[in-house]
Amino acid sequence: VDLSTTIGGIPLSSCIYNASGPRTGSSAAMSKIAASSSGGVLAKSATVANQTGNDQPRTWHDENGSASLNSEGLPNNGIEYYIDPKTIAETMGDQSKPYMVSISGKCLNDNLLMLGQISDAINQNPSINIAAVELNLACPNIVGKPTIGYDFEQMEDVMKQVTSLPCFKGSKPLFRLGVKMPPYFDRPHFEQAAAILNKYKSVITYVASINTIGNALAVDYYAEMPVIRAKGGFAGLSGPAVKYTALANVKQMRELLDESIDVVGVGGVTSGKDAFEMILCGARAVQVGTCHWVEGPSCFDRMCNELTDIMKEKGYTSIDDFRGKLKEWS
Ligand code: RRO
Repeated sequence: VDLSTTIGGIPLSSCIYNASGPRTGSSAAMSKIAASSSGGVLAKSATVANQTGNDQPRTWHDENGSASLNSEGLPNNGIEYYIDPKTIAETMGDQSKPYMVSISGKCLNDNLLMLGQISDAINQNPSINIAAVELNLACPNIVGKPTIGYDFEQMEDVMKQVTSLPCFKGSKPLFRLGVKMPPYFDRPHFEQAAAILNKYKSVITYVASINTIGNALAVDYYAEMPVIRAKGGFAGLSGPAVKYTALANVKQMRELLDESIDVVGVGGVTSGKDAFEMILCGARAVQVGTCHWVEGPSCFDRMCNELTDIMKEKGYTSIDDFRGKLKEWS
């Protein structure tokens, strides 16, 4: 049984890898992902400058493991850290799997600036190996900032300007561009989002759906207060509770995006079975966020073993045997 895949042409030895966010802020944390069965290593979303994030408490897990909330507010070491050869070497050790970064600028100019910095760094030192940059259009936790992926005018402007950068001109780009999307819930919104992404299909190589479901609220029954401090307690919902929304987003995106854009499924995946379902719905790879947060990097070994067992049981030898092959009712 072969769990390998490609996303945007990047080979992954396993189709299961980590989502940006939990346990991805430092090389010490990321090195544990690199040493596991994860197909790649994706860093925490970066901003231009390092920042500490929102006030505590800013994370919460419900008592039965079915949902988590976060309002981290983009704590990160700044883009320079994530593209520093020292960080990459500490992260990857002797592992040859792909290293990827995520950017989540506070404004369009910050995203353009960071993409320029990444390009300059690689141009000056071609031994820097950054397989992809995932542009996060879906962070729900920045005070006073809407989710870019929900503002189609702003999203179009971002995609237009980002894809016009010199680093994407020429036959061989320095790195692949992926886009991280928020969840959608209504067919016209899926259509509008996909239409914008399709317009820039010559540069966008993959779409990762979904980020957390924004502005959820958990209440502390005893304290009679929100469990999270920032933004009145409104925070990003993740974990098993979002799996069905994520599956629907993967299926819809796979139907609506040009076939040249790969879909990466993310949201509530905790088992090989969940990964299998994502792939059936059209995902070429599956990211794991909350389960990795809760369980630690051994989750990648466990889920790869579970997916292997499922494929053996069903007689599949590669993920191409079932990818996108969800059957329809007659
Ligand atoms: O750091 C965060 O608060 C955060 C980000 Br950037 C994101 O994209 N999604 C999320 O749930 N939290």
